[in-house]
Amino acid sequence: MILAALYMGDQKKRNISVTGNIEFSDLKITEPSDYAAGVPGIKAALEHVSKESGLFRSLKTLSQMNQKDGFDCPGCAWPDPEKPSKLGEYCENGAKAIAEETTFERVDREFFKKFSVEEISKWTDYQIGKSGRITEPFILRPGSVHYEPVTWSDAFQVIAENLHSLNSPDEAIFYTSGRSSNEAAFLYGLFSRAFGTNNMPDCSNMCHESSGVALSETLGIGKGSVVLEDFYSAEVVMILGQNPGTNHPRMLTALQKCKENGGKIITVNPLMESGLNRFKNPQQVNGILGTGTHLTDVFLQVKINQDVSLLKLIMKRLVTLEEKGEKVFDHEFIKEKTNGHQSLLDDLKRYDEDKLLELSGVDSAQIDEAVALLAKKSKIIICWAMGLTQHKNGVENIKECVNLLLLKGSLGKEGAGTCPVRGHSNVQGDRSVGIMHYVSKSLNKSIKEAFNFDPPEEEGYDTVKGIKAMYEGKAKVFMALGGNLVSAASDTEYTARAFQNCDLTVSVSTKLNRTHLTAGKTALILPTLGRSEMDRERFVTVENSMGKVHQSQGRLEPASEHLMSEPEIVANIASTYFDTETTVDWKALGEDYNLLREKMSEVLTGYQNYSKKSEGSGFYLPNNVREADFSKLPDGRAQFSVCKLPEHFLEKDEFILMTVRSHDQFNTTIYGMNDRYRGIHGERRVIFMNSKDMENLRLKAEQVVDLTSNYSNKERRAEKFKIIPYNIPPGNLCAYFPETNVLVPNNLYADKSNTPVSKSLTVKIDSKNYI
Ligand SMILES: Nc1nc2c(c(=O)[nH]1)N[C@H]1C(S)=C(S)[C@@H](COP(=O)(O)OP(=O)(O)OC[C@H]3O[C@@H](n4cnc5c(=O)[nH]c(N)nc54)[C@H](O)[C@@H]3O)O[C@H]1N2
Ligand SMILES: Nc1nc2c(c(=O)[nH]1)N[C@H]1C(S)=C(S)[C@@H](COP(=O)(O)OP(=O)(O)OC[C@H]3O[C@@H](n4cnc5c(=O)[nH]c(N)nc54)[C@H](O)[C@@H]3O)O[C@H]1N2
Ligand SMILES: [Mo]
Repeated sequence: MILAALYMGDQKKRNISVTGNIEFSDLKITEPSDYAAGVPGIKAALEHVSKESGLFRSLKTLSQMNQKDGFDCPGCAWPDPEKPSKLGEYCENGAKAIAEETTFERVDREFFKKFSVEEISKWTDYQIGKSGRITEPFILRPGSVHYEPVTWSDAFQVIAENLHSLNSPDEAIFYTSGRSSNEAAFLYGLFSRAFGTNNMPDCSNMCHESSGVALSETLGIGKGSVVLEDFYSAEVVMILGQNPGTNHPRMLTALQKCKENGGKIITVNPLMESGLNRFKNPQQVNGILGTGTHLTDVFLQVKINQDVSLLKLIMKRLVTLEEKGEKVFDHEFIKEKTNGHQSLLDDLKRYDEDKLLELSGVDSAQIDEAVALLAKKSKIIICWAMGLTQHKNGVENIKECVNLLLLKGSLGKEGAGTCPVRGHSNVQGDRSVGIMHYVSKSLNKSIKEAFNFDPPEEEGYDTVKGIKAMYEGKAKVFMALGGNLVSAASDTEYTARAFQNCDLTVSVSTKLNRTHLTAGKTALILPTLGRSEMDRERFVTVENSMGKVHQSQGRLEPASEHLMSEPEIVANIASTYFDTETTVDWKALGEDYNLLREKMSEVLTGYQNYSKKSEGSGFYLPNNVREADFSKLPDGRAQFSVCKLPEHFLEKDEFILMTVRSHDQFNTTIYGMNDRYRGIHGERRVIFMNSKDMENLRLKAEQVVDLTSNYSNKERRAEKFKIIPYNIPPGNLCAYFPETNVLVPNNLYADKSNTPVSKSLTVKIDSKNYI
């Protein structure tokens, strides 16, 4: 009945732009900054919040962020200190995230009456994001180009009827982005399993999946091992492929403490990112008036994707010192706790030092400085992020880091360990509570015991496989708990077509984004509460990057009275779909989060007494590496790995491109047009390039070019970028995503983890269209 009424309209194809119109705005270039935060950071934060949501309201909101009785920052997953600062425990980019969420702008009935999806699709991602918060559920009917209001109950009916019409549960896909709470994610995973599929791709497939795979295989847990306090006693912190000044600004405070306590920092990056150079802590007088804290002691300017070459060289030099009689390695730890040490040493012998040096592109004397630090110290933390994970050999990049830590015995002790710095604020929690495409036998067993149904036992789709299935018509219903998969995934045109092939696409969302435009035949947007907003008297929980689970409770009036919380949305979908044919009381679980947490603690390990324990600063989940317990691994030992060198066969005119975040974006959400630290203002379509390479190609600063990639004989093109001379290794280029995702083929992803290769793309520069 309802379906018939809702499916009116012809099946005409919508004319949707998958990238938006490309226009240059007003580019200004300045010298890159040599420090992060300080007064400009405070100024930028205040500008963003006062423009979007009023200064007074925003400051009040910010004062509750990351406090024990407040809400968790919707930005990154960096942990809060035990004693949050009274001045406020947030950073410039956390303030921007809040400004985005608390904006006064609204996407309402009038908005969608005025603008068709065809028109909106021509806007840039920046313009789409700035249109505001979604106020009520909307439906896009087949053949229609205008979203129209729909009641919540009709929306749930549309989903239920589409799910019932599938030939197999595996024709549905349930995506999660890492902003969902533990409660919402658990219920969503439970629904997917009760429905009958493990098709639960999530944003970590594109993010730290390589870390999860590498760490599980070598250390027995897919998460990092350090806690925040370890930074305060670490002797050496090595930071590879991460830009904390922009993406995890509160990490700089931890690095500052490390330095104050005598620790040293080694940075491995193709770029000298400002935040890794010097930090002017905006909460300290010295940070406002003084020169701040110098962070990096040794900067190794590695070529893109040559970290394995560099790490092998570092280990070879450490072996040489050891052979000369210095005590470099922790032999007791190696003997007691590890497997495969000799294979690693044998493998290292195969490589020629000069060759490794040349490949890495790093200065030999600087490598010696790093080696000298590492040789003498054992409290070593290795941090990394997307600069290691998003390569063909992403998993081996991380295994090579683990090798170094194992040699040094830098695991299972204070001030030492692994630190994959997570992205989304609750991406780690979502995984812990059951969002994953693979099968966990023990989880299935406990779900069966607690809920009395049999969860499916076949592995489901990750993001790469899910998009392929939609493209090929094998999956017909796509649902997303947050996120913007069309813009975030590779091969934008291919991905957009995959979505448009679906019968139904559903987005549980706070704000409008491109995925809502490149929609399936029918599409639903289900508006939900943001982190900062009041969910009646209820609180949710999240897990930070270091495995600590704690509560989060918003206090702001919601953006609209028609918003529904994520757990309730999921519960309603489930109860409408199952009606009476279910062993789970969905409605009760979506309503009463304490009850939900009680059930979660029955199913999940480490969550006993969950509601109570998550109050205040929360509790740590069990972590075997912290205890130096490797009993789950072969022979009960941590595993050394033999890693190959990455291979890049470049033609003379080809470059390696890394796609990164600017200072004014959160993934596909564009806060502004500046990348202040790198000296870019007013424009995003830029390519950072070594000036020698520019000379060779006779390119001038700000000259307009296209980027092309050619994989499997298919040329892909990203149009109109301005060249920026920059301190980047020769042969390497850097540009922002999502604009460059059109260049990444859908079938280019890391071995084992399937993480798209978005940090080492082979590309050419084509200037002929603009001469
Ligand atoms: N404000 C803000 N905060 C965020 C995000 C955001 O978009 N904005 N995103 C969140 C998410 S989901 C994530 S995953 C994290 C991402 O955090 P990051 O991983 O810091 O983000 P990227 O901008 O991708 O930066 C990658 C860094 O790796 C370096 N790099 C690239 N290739 C290589 C390489 O081959 N070797 C080495 N050694 N370095 C390399 C780049 O120069 C850059 O400094 O941040 C989270 N926090
Ligand atoms: N080329 C290239 N591509 C990349 C990367 C890269 O470095 N290079 N990085 C990858 C990485 S690390 C990641 S994690 C992915 C990110 O992929 P996603 O997580 O899918 O993308 P986001 O841009 O974080 O999602 C933003 C959308 O989430 C919704 N949202 C925001 N807050 C909330 C909330 O509280 N609840 C709900 N329900 N929705 C909300 C809003 O609608 C917003 O538009 O992108 C990946 N793509
Ligand atoms: Mo991420």
